[in-house]
Amino acid sequence: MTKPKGNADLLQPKPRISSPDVLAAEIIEHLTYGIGKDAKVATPHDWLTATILAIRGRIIDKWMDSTREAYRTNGKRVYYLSLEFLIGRLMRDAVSNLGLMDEVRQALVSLGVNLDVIAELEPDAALGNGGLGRLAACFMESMATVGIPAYGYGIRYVHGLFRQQMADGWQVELPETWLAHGNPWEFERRESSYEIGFGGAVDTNGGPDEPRRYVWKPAERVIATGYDTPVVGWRGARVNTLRLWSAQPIDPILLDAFNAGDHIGALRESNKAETLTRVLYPADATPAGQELRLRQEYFFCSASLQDILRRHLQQGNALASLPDKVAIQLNDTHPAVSVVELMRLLCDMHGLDFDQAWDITWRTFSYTNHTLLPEALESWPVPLFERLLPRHMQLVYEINAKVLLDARRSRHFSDQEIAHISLIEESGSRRVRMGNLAFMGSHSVNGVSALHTDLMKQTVFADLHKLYPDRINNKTNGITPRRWLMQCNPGLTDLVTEAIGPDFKDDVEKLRPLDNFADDPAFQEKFAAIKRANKERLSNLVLSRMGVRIDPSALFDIQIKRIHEYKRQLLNIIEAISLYDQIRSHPERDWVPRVKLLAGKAAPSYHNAKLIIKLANDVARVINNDPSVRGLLKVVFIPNYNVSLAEIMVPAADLSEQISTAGMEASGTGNMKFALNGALTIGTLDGANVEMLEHVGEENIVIFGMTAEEVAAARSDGHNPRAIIESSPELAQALSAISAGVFSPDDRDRFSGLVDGLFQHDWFMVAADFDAYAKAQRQVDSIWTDASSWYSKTIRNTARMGWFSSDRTIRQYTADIWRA
Ligand code: B1H
Repeated sequence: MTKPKGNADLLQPKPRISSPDVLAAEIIEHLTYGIGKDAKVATPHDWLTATILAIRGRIIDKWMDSTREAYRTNGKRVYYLSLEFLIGRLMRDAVSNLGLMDEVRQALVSLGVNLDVIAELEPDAALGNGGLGRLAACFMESMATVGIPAYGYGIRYVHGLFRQQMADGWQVELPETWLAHGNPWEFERRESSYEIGFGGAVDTNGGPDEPRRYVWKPAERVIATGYDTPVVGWRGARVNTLRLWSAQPIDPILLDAFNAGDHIGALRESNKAETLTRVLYPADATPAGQELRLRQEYFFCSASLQDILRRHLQQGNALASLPDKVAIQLNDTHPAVSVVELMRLLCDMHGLDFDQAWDITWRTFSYTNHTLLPEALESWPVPLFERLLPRHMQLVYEINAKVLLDARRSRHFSDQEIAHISLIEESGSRRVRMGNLAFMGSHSVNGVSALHTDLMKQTVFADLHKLYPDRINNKTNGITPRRWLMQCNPGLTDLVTEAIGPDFKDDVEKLRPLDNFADDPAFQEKFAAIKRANKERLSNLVLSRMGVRIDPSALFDIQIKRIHEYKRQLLNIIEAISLYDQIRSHPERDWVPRVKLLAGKAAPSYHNAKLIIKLANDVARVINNDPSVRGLLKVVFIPNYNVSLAEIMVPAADLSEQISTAGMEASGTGNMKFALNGALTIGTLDGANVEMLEHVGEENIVIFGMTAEEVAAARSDGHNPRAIIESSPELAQALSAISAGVFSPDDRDRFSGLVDGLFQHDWFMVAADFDAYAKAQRQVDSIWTDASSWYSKTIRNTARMGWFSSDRTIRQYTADIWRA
C-alpha cells in the first residue's frame, strides 16, 4: 500500500486524556455516534458497549506502539497456539491494568451509571473447558506484562462452553451465546484471510531429472478470517494480540441453485463452512473422536501458520531464519498438526527439501503436555486423517521413517520401544499419534509441574525420552495475580498494601514480607474481616441464585473444577455424608459449622460425572433440610461454574479442596488461586500441590493420602477395596446409606454404579484414601477452632504464594524454551 500523503499532524491521532470528564464525554460520544442511542433511552447494555469503546480507545494507542516496535526491532515473536482461551470478562481486567479504575468509575457516576452493574452484564467469554484454557488466558496477560511480543492463535467459537442448568439435580446443557450483543473488544481483519483446504488428492509433478513436487488439490476450501482482541499487560506496559479465526464460505450462496428454487441447497456449502467454528468441544480430557474436531484443529493451525509465515517474509526475513525469529508453543496436542502443516508449506509452497524443512520445523516448535490420562492422548484413525489431509499423511510417514531410522541406527532400541516411538499406532486399528508427533516436531517438550514432568519421563514418553534425553523439561504453571488477587479481591489487596506497601503489585513475589504479620493479632483481625466480607458476598449470591441460606461465619469449604472421577468430588461428597452421620450420632460434640460448596461442569457424554453432580444435589437436599443437623453442615452445588463465578468463590474460601488421585492431576491452577487468596489447602501430593507444600511450608497446608508411587503400586499389585471399605465403619456406613436410597428415595438404585465401582476396582482410590481424608478434615476442624492459628497459616499462604505467578512461568518459558 502507498502511504497517504496527508498533513502529517492529522495522520497522527491525538494521545488520549483519561480524566473522568474526558472519559464521560467520550462515553457519550460512543453512545450517540457509535451506537446511535440517546442517553435517555440507552439500555444498560448500551452503556456497557459505550464504556468498552472508550476504554478500547486507550488500549489502541499502546497496541499500535507495541506492534510498531515489534516490526522495528524485528526481534523474535512468540506464538501461542491453543484450541482454548478461557478469558472470561475483559473490562475490569483492561481498566485495572490501565490504572483507570477510579477515573472510569467516576466518569460513569457523573453519567448516572454504576460501573459494577454494567460490568456484570459483560458476557463471560468461555472459549475453553477448564485449566488448560484458563492457563492460556493467564499466559496471554503475563506475556503482555513481561513485555514479550506474543500472539495467541485460536478459534472464534460462536458458542463457547455450554451453560449448565440443573433440572431436578441433573445437569442440562444449554447453548452459550456470548456474541449475542456483539463484541466491542474485537476487530475483524478481513485482510488477514487465508484459504484452508480439506480432502481431495495429491498430484506428483516433476520429470525424471527434476525434483519431485507434490501438489495437494483439496476437494473443499473455506476461508479463515482473523478477529483480533487486544490483551493489555499490567500498567499497560504492552498490548499483545489474541487472533481468533472464524470460518467463512468461499461462495456465500450458490445463486444458480437458489434461482432454481433450491433455497436450502444454495446455502449448504455456506452452512458447512460456518459449522467449522460454531462450537467449542466440551470434551475436557477425552478427545472427541469426531471428524469435525480434526477439521477444527487443522483449520486454525493452517490459518495461523500461513499468517506467521506471511509476517516473517513480509519483514524481509529468510525462511532459514524462522527458528531465530519465531517460537511456536503448542498448547497440548490439539494444534500438533501444525508440525506437518509447516512441513507442507515449506516443502510444497516454498520449495525447500525435506531435510531443510524438518530442521527449521523442529527448531521452531515446542510442545506443552497437560495430561497423562491415556484416554486424553489424541490419536486419529489413519483412514480419516488420510481422507481429510492426504498430503499431510504422506509427510507423517516421511517424518516417521526419518525418526525411526535414527532410532534403529543407534541400536539401543528394541522392537517394542520402536513401536512405542512410531507415529502410527499399529495395535488394533491404525491411528496417528499426535503426542508423538508433537514430541518429535519440537525442540522442547514440557510438563506443567515437577511431579507431572517426572511422570512424563517414566510413563507415556519413556521411549521418546530415551531417544531425545534433553527434550523434556518442566515449567510449573502459574496464575496471573492481576485477575486472581488484585481484581477479584480488592479488599485483601488494599490490606496488604497498607501493611507492606505496593511493591508486590509489580512483583508478586514481594508479598513475602507479609509473613511478618502472620502472628500479629491486629492484622489477623483485619485479614479475617476481609475474608468475612468476601464470604458475605458469596452467601448473598447463593441466596439470590439458589434460595439457600448459608452462614458466613461457618467454615467455607470449596471444591470448584471440572467434574471428573480423578478429581474425586465423590470423595468430598462421601465425606459430607459421613460427617452428617456423625453430627446426628454425636450431637454433644463440638462440631465446626461447615458449608461445603461445589461447582463444575461435566462433559455431556461423561455418565459418571453427571451422576456425581446428581449425587451432590441429592445429598444437599437431604442434609440441608434435616433439622437434626442444626445448620452445622450445609452442602451447596452452585450451577454454571465459570471464570466470573470463580472470581467470587475463590476469595471467599476458607478451605480449598485439591484432592485428586495422586499422579493424575497434571498441575492444577485453582489450587494456586485459593492459596494466594488466603485459604488453607487440603490436598494430596499431586500436581503443583507438591510444590505449594515446599513454598508455603508443611505446617501451612494439610496433606493426606497415597503418593503417586503408592497409587501405581496398588494398581499393579491389585488392591482390595472391599476389604478397605469393610475395615472403615464410617466409609461403609456412608456407602450403605447411598445404596439404601437415603438420598434417592425415588430411585434407590440411582447411584449403584458409582458405589459398585468403589467396591470392585476403586480405580481412583476413593475408598483407599477415605480414612486419611476424613482424618485430615478433622485436623482442619481443630485448626479452625483456634482462630489465631488458622489466620497465621492462611496469611502465610498469601505471603508465600508469589512464586506461582504466571509472570514467573512466562519468564522461564522465555529463558529456556523461546529464547525471545
Ligand atoms: C488439562 C486438558 C484437556 N489437561 C483435553 N488436559 C481436552 C485435555 O477438550 N479436550 O479434548 C481439554 C482439556 N486439560 C489441564 O491443564 C490439567 O488437567 C490441569 O491439571 C492443568 O493445571 C491444566 C493446565 O496445565
